[in-house]
Amino acid sequence: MTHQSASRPRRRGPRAALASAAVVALAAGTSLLYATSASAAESTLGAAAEQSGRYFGAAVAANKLSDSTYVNILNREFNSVTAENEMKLDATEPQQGQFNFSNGDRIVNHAISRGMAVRGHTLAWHSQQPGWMRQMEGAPLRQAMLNHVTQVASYYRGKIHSWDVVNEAFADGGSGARRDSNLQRTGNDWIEAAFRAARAADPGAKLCYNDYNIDNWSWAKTQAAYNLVRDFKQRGVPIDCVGLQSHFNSGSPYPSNYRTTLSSFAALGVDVQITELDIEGSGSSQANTYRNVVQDCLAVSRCTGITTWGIRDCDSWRSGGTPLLFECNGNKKQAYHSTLSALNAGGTPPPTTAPPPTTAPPPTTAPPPTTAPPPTTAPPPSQPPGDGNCSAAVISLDQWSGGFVANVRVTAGSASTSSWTVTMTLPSGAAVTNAWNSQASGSTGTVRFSNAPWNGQIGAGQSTQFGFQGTGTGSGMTPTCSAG
Ligand code: 9MR
Repeated sequence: MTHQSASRPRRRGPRAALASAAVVALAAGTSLLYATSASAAESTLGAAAEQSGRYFGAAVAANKLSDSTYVNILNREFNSVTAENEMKLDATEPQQGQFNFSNGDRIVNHAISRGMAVRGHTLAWHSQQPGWMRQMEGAPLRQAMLNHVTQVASYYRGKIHSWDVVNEAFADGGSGARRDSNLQRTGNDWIEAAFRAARAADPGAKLCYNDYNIDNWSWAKTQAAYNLVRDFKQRGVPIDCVGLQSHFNSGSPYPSNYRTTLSSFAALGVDVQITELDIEGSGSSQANTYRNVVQDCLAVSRCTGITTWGIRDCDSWRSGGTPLLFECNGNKKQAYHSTLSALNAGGTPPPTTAPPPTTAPPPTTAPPPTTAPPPTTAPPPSQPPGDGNCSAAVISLDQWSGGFVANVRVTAGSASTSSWTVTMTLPSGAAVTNAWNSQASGSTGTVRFSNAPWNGQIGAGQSTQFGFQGTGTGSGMTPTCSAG
């Protein structure tokens, strides 16, 4: 699949350049290269997230863009926006065939003119349908839905970083079944039909499936969404990302296996995005949960961004639960500070559950060149691809009963690489089931992971990452790397 990074909105300034680089990397399906040197703490959420190539966004309501407290926080802290209601079906096609993008445009224009990315929400959903659509069924509804997807995605083509193509298609509870709706009744393939239409209309946007209560890995609804994505990837249905809404409260609490959920979806070869985060509560308990969510995202290389569902508590759809990062007067809450510090700490995925390396870890900063060139006023020419040496280390290992996900960092030595191969011997009984950002040969015993077409070239001292999922136990693997 191709993505057209050239059609991205232009961004300005260093902050904008980094966000743009992240977007391009995301669009290309590559793993992000992480900054390897410690950097000064950033003072806003967006800038802190950008340090590891991620975005930090908020759901925005067009009718609040005249509220100066609201807009000041938005412009200062966030580098991505989602229209809270303005791009939904009832807003954009109030009469069949008559489209209205005025409020969506207010948000998009506000964002793009300030270098922010835009998430599109949402093209096909059982809820917030316009009256004419609510009454439709069968083939006419299928046709109307596909036309809606095509028209809206085409209108915003080139401006949307990621689209929630289909929202909330699975039922709550333990059935793992599709949610009954007029769209579902048009046939089980309505979801893939929507994704194909969206890809055709905007080939440059990431296409996401978005849902709530798919955060807990052991819940049936999570497994149902996982199976949908796995099926789509196997059959070549276009899908690039999964949105975990992550509305947490006492009835749907932050689960301790959240990181496993994120890495398991990512292991299917899609990005994961936390799309509607809010956490009811207050004080240190709320702050700790926000910290956990951020740390979990930062630990998964394909968790590419976080969006809170609103800005201040009083902007929230659940305002009584005070679930956001700012008070109504604009003051920062304790949860803001824990979120910011977690983002600032997260330039490199933390090796929280990785076994201790049996060989020395790779250097985290580029070694000084042995023959340092004298400083010149002109920048040195960019280094051509070479065949330098490399090292590899397992940087995270999520293990559960019967399976695991491992992420491996590959670091070039004092010269750049043009290709690389990492060799790992799996423990007895373990088997690789799939890999991303690399090509695996073999599945048991000694397995070779070769670079993907887009990440063989690593600059001197720089890193890239790949990952794989396996059955059995993944502990004690010691990777070796050869370049060229
Ligand atoms: O926050 C949105 C609220 O203003 C609307 O009244 C509501 C109507 O359905 O939708 C809210 O946003 C929802 C989002 O679109 C999808 N996931 C759940 C969100 C909270 O209900």
